[in-house]
Amino acid sequence: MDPACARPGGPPVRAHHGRTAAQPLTERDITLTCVSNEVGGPYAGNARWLGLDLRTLLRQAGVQRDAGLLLSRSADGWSATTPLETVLDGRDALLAVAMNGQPLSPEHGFPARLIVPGLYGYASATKWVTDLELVANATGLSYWTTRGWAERAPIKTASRIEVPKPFATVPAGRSVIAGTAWAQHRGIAAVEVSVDDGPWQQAQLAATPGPDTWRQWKLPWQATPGQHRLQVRAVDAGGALQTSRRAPTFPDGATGWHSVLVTVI
Ligand SMILES: Nc1nc2c(c(=O)[nH]1)N[C@H]1C(S)=C(S)[C@@H](COP(=O)(O)O)O[C@H]1N2
Ligand SMILES: [Mo]
Repeated sequence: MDPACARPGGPPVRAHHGRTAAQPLTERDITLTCVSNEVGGPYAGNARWLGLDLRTLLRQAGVQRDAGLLLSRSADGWSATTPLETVLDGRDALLAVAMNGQPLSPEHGFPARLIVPGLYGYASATKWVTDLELVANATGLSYWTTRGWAERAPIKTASRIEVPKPFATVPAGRSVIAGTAWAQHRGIAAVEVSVDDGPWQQAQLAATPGPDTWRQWKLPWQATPGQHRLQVRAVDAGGALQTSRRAPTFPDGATGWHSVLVTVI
């Protein structure tokens, strides 16, 4: 078992409602990523989240210290621990109530869920939240860390080729290679593409609202007949190159450069 995004069956929806906090809501575009995402995999997605600022909420609740973990429990019996310093460092951590302009759907955590930019979902994105508690350590408390997944879960820099698809047949001539890249809360500074192990070429980057959102990229490509291998890598906004080292998803996220093979005719 691993922290897959899709879970069978519907969750019981039974969160406890206190009074509504007299606090403005924040709306942010934030890309979630599952730690089970393989290189080139589909378990990353971007959405517009509306919610209460979690730091303000915790400060209002009297949380003064920055050390330790925020334990979040949920209506399906699941739990997560999130480093408190991450929640409180000024990033847009939210107790979200809406996604893409709609109340959260049951599937995505109605009535409320946590969103902490920069951390994999298993350590931050608790759906159907029932209660929050401060704890000193995660031992025996967090669903996936109890099963050996890492306690610290920063999202690793990743880039993905989405066009063309693996093993696609591409017409020769003017073409385009495109995809997304993400390094949540650091941001993406550059994306580079190599064709047939040739020189790395700078892809064009789409505008992004900030470092918590993935970046779409594209590179015009003059496709010549034959088989080609396309490879992508990203540089985060701190200047760090995405590592080529292949690592599995366990225990803290996969790494390696994504490549696809295509046939041009
Ligand atoms: N209550 C609850 N919250 C959860 C989970 C879960 O199983 N139960 N899975 C987590 C994991 S591993 C991920 S990657 C994200 C996925 O969020 P999504 O279903 O909205 O895509 O939710 C997180 N929150
Ligand atoms: Mo996940």
